[in-house]
Amino acid sequence: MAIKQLIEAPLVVVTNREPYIDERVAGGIRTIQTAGGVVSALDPLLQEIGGNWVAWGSGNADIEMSSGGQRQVPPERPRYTLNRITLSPEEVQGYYAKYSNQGLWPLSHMLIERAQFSRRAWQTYRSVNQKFAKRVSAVSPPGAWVFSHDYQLALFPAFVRKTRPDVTIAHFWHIPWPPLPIFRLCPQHQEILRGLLGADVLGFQSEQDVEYFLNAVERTLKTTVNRETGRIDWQGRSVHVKSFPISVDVNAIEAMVESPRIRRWVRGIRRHVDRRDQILGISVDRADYTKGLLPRLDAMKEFYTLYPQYRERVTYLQIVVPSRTEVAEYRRFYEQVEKKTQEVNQRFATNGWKPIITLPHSLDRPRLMGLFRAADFAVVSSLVDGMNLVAKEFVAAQVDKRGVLLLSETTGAANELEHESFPINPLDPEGFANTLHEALSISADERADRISAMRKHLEEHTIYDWMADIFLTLKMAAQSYV
Ligand code: GDG
Repeated sequence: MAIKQLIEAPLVVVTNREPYIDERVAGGIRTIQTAGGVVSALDPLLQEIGGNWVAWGSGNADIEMSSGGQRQVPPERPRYTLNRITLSPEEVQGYYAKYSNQGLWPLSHMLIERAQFSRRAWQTYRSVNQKFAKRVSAVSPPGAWVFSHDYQLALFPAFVRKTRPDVTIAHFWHIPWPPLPIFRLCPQHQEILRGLLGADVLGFQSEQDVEYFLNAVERTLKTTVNRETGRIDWQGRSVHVKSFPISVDVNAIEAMVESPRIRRWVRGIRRHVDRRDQILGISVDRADYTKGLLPRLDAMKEFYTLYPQYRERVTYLQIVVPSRTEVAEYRRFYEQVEKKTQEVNQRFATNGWKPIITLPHSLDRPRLMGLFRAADFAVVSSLVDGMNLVAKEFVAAQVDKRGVLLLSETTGAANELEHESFPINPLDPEGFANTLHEALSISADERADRISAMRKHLEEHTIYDWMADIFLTLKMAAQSYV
C-alpha cells in the first residue's frame, strides 16, 4: 500500500467508537468489527503497519477492561493494540448522549432548535476529552503521529499538546461546520475552537466548512488566518486547515459485489423484481433526523399521488438502522418514522403490494453493497450531511450501471456528484417527486453514462487518496518543527 510509505512515525488513531466490540455470548466471547468508512479504511492500515488505536470501550466492560483495557486486534491475527477507555454511565450520558449528540451534533447540522447545552454536560465532555488525552499521551511513542476524529473529541488535541508537545496531531471533523451566527450559540464555542487548534492539521469535508471554521477563528479569537494557505498562526505554531472530502474504496466494493455469494443474492433479487415488472428503490440511513427520513416519506406520498402510474410498480426499500438509542429523542424519532411509513403504506398498498418495505436492522456490508448493485434507484435526502458515504457506496456498487441516484443538494457528496446525480431539495416534496419521475424516465444509456462518470470520479478520489492527502499534510506539518 502506497500510504504505508508516507507514514514516517508510529501511528495512533483516536476515535469515539472502537473498531472491535467484545460481547459475551452463550459459550464465550464474540468480537464484532464495527461498520463504517473510517474503521474499514484505518483498520487495514494499522493491521499492516502496527500501532495503537484509542477509543471508548463500549462493549462488555468485564471483558473489554480486563488486561487494563488493552487488547491486540484483530483477535484471530493480532497486529495492533486497541486501547479502550472505560466510561461510567454518567460519563456516557454527559459526554456522549448530551454534549456531543444533543449539543454539538444538531448545532453543527444547523438544526438549532434541537440543540441543548448544559454546563454539567460540558464539564463531563471536558473531563472525558482529558481522559482520552491522558491515555493517548501514555501510549504514544516519541514523535508519534496522532490521527483523531470528530466532534466528540474537539478538546482532545489541545489537551494532548500540553503533555506531549513532541507528537504531531491531525484531527478530522466528519460533520458540517456551521456558520458563525449558529456556532456562537454553543456557550463554549471559544473553548471548542481552542481545543481544536491544538492540532497541527485540521481537516473538514468541504471548502465551505473550512471557510466557516476560518471565519469563526478569525472573528471569535481575533487571530489572523491566511486564506491562501489555510494556515492559522496560533500560540507560536502553524495550524493547517484544509478540506479532505472523505470517500470509499471503489475496488473493495466492486470485489464485494462480484463475489459469487453476492452475485447470487443480486440475481435472486433481480429475478424477483423483474418477474413482477417492478422498479426497486433503496435508502440506507441511521435513524437520525439529519438524514431527512420524514420529509422523504412525505415526498414518496407525493410521488404516488402525482404519478399514480407508479403505484404497484415502484417499491421502495428503506433500511433504517436504530442509532444513538441512549438518547430519548432518537428513540422517539424512530417511532415517528415507523408511524409515517405505515400511513403511506395504508394509503397506497393494494392486495399483494406495499409501496414501502422497512428493514429495521443492519445488514452485513457485502449484502448491503449487493442491494445497492440490485437497485434501480437510491435516495439520499439528508437535510444536511458532512459527506454521506451511502451515496458514494451506491455508485461504487453499481457495476451493472442500471441505477440512478437522487441526492440532496445539501450533502457534502453533492459537491462531487451533483452533475450526474439527480439533485433534490429534501424539503420540497413535489420537486422531489417530479425529480424521481424524471430520473426513472431516462434511457438505459443515459443511466449508464451517468453512473460511469460518477464511478470515474470515485476511482480517482478514493478513501486512500483521502488518507494519503491527510498524511502528506501531517508530514509537512511534522517537518516544519524540525
Ligand atoms: C458521518 C457523517 C460522513 C448504514 N447502515 C448499514 C451500514 N451502514 C453504513 C453505510 C455507511 C455508514 O454506515 C454511514 O455513513 P454516512 O456517511 O452515510 O453517515 P454518518 O454515519 O452520519 O457518518 C457523514 C461520515 O461520517 C464519514 O465521514 O460521510 O456526513 O455524518 O458506510 O454503508 N453498514 C452495514 N449495514 C447496515 O445496515 N454493514
